[in-house]
Amino acid sequence: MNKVAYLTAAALIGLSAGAANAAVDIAEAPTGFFVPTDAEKFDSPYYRDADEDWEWTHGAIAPGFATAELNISAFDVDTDGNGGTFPPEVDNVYAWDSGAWVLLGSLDGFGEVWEFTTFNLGANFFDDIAAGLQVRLDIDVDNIGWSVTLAKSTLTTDGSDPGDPTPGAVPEPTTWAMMIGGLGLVGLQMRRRRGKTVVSFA
Ligand SMILES: [Ca+2]
Ligand SMILES: [Ca+2]
Ligand SMILES: [Ca+2]
Ligand SMILES: [Ca+2]
Repeated sequence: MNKVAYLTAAALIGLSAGAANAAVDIAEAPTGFFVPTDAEKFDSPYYRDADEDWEWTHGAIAPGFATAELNISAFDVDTDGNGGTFPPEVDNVYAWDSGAWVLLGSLDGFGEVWEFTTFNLGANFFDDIAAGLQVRLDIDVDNIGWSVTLAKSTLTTDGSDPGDPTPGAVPEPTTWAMMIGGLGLVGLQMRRRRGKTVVSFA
């Protein structure tokens, strides 16, 4: 490893050590009914009605974080009731808290846009996050004919960037940096192993 690569790896190790509790867990296609691409946003089963409520579970995030947020990317949340013509669309989001569903709030996006709705998760959810947070969506609570599509559910801790709300979006630059950093560390470990092998044959 040359000096620049070594310093980069060292910097990434320092960076990850400093942000040890910052994590991101993304639930998205092909999990459940998250739409895989923008082109399918009005297709079944992704464009879902009042009687098509569903639930999903996030991957576990190890304890040690101080704050947590749930970011849900939805399309066609008609909170304006299509310009006031109809009562507004209400899609309620719940999270599992040690034995009971707790209402976090409603999706707050508009009509024809992909947008995150962000919910702050209090300390009462931290044990549930460590076990893998369960989330529930009640689509069109008043059952008046609204439908909605979800792209992803992104659970973040300690202020991590939830990234792009668009379905099938490529990873953010920060994610690439972490992936490249991870590959660099693997390379470093492989070099170390090779070095040990040479020593054992000497
Ligand atoms: Ca419903
Ligand atoms: Ca709890
Ligand atoms: Ca609409
Ligand atoms: Ca809608």
